[in-house]
Amino acid sequence: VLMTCPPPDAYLVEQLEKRFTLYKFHSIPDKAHFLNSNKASIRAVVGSASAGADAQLIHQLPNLEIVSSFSVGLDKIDLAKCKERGIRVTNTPDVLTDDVADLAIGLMLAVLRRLCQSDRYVRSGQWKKGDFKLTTKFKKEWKIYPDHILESDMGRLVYVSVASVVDSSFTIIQDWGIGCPGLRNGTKFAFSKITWLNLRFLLVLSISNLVDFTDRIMVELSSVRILKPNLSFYRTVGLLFTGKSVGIIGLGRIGLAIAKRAEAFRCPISYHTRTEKSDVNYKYYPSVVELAASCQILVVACALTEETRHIINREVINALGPKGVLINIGRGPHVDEPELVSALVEGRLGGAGLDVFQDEPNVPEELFGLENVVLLPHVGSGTMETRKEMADLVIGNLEAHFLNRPLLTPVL
Ligand code: 8YV
Repeated sequence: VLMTCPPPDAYLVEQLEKRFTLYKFHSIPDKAHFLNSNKASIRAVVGSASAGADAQLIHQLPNLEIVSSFSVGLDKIDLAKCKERGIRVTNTPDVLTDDVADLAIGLMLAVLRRLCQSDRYVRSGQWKKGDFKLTTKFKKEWKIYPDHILESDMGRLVYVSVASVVDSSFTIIQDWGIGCPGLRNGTKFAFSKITWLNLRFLLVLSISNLVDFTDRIMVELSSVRILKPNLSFYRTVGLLFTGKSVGIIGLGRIGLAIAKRAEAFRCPISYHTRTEKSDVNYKYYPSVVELAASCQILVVACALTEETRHIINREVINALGPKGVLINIGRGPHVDEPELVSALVEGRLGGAGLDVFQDEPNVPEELFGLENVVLLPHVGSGTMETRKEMADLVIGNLEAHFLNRPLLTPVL
């Protein structure tokens, strides 16, 4: 058995090793040499959402009989090639549906109710310090470059606030604890990343370890590019989730499970799929743009195929708009990521809850400073219970195949 993905689960590896000769492809340095010497003995591939079996690999394994994936998604497997070669394919449907749907709702709550931001607020000691009212003299130690890049070698940038200005004093009215690992000494910070500016407000930045207000540095208003005002997200005060309209792209097992949960929050549900479903009462939109324009929270819950790649594009994002929230528990490539990043940065989109990214584990660093965004490391199916069930299915399918029994969850 060749495991093509990085080991996704200790129990899976342990159980595979008990039953088969397991090669962990990911940790083999000279893959070409390894394949040359072992290709004839490899009869099964175990993959996941991060790596499966592409045409090139399938071509190199002449005796491959089965691909058993530790995922419901099949986008990393060349199904056409498998079919052509008579290679069986299995995945792990159903067992992870509840987890992924739970997480989608969790992301909605986290973005709207500012859960992660509120947690940072407590951990940073900010809550204890109380609300901010302060009068201080401005220092001007930050350099503003013509292209609106702020640069400092004075330490990690940990705090960004907006202050209302009265004469030479200012009152902090909104704070975003950034705590951003991407911002180290000398990091360039683009102003375009701060989207909440308004002419009546100044941007205040502080450095070093949280909030000694006298350390705050005022940036001259005239130097700051004013972007779209968006003051709807105040510190730990969020937005109501109950009753928000939810649009779902893909109404398969996971999409339906999300809809059921959102219904319990009294959310009106609408959806987009290739063809309208006759067995649901939710409103159907044949166009993704129209679905996005009509809902407050848009969820991506469909499979990744050539047809659904970049299903979230600029037009869809603009239709969702500055008050809309995008939730992606599908796959990174469902979204045109640079478009999403610029929409969030410019305030054309209200917020996002993302479990998946285009090039995992690389996440666009521009998102790290945004407080209306919740970022997760692809943990949709990540509970002990579900991961065990997924592993049991992977192993059960391999055993069934090698014992000439019916597969448990066949795709091909
Ligand atoms: C991953 C997933 O497989 O099921 C899917 O399609 O994306 C996840 O369950 C899991 O995180 C291991 O990569």
